[in-house]
Amino acid sequence: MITLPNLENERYGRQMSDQISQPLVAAQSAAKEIAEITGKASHEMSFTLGSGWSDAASIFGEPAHKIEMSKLSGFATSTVAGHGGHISSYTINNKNILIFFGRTHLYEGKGIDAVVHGTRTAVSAGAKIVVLTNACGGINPNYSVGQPVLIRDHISLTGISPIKGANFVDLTDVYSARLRAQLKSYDPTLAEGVYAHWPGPTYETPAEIRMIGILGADLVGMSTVPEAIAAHAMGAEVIGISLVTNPAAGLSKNKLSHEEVVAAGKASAEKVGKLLENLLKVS
Ligand code: 8IG
Repeated sequence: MITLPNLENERYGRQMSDQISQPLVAAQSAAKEIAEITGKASHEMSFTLGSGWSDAASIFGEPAHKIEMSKLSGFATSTVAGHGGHISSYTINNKNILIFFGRTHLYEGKGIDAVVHGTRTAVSAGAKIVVLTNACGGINPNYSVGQPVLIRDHISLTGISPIKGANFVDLTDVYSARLRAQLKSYDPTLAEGVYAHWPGPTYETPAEIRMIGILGADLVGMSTVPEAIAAHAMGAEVIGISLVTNPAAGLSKNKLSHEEVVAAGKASAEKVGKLLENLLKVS
């Protein structure tokens, strides 16, 4: 576990190198700024909404506070159409919740620390449960477009970890089995699958999709994995959910386009909204 805020914790020994501590300090700064802006000392849960998930956020109602990410310490500005780049704070059923609209992807070239800064900020702000959502390509032939799938496990194809130093984090249960069971008790039809993190920004070739399928992945996308690792390493419980917005390359006659992905997301807003409602019930 990465323990905050004591930077002289035993895990790292007495001196945590600047390279390791700087991103954690930046996340703490951003978390403190969120607490000041919202007047809430702690937010217990966070949601990161990927493409196709943002519209459904209307089920949360009006946020108490809306914060531009660019105003907070350490946040890069997002460059992808359909990624908003703000954080909203809500109090729902006495629970303080942060919703991140937009995230930084590895393919933006801002580095791995930038990719996980939002997640580290969320956990520093008090999030014990971190919900990470995304839109992705479906490899498993049982999935259909518009279907949300719980991430059971992942395969990192990027070779890049957000964890630095001799910090050997166990990844046996990154995607909390406890919380997956709760979600499936609310909706037994929810499928589970293995998510492969592809670096992007190009989609895969059909041959690469055949390879990734053979490796054991059901889903493929360009996000979530570094954030899940960072949250897990800080001791939060993680829920990952993918919305299948296209059959992966070579599995349908159509070519892949970002516009199609955004459209598929909009079309499944109701199903996704139900799922977000169920997510509010987990504890
Ligand atoms: I949406 O087919 C979406 N994101 N790597 N492959 C990868 N990322 C994706 C895909 C896909 N669809």
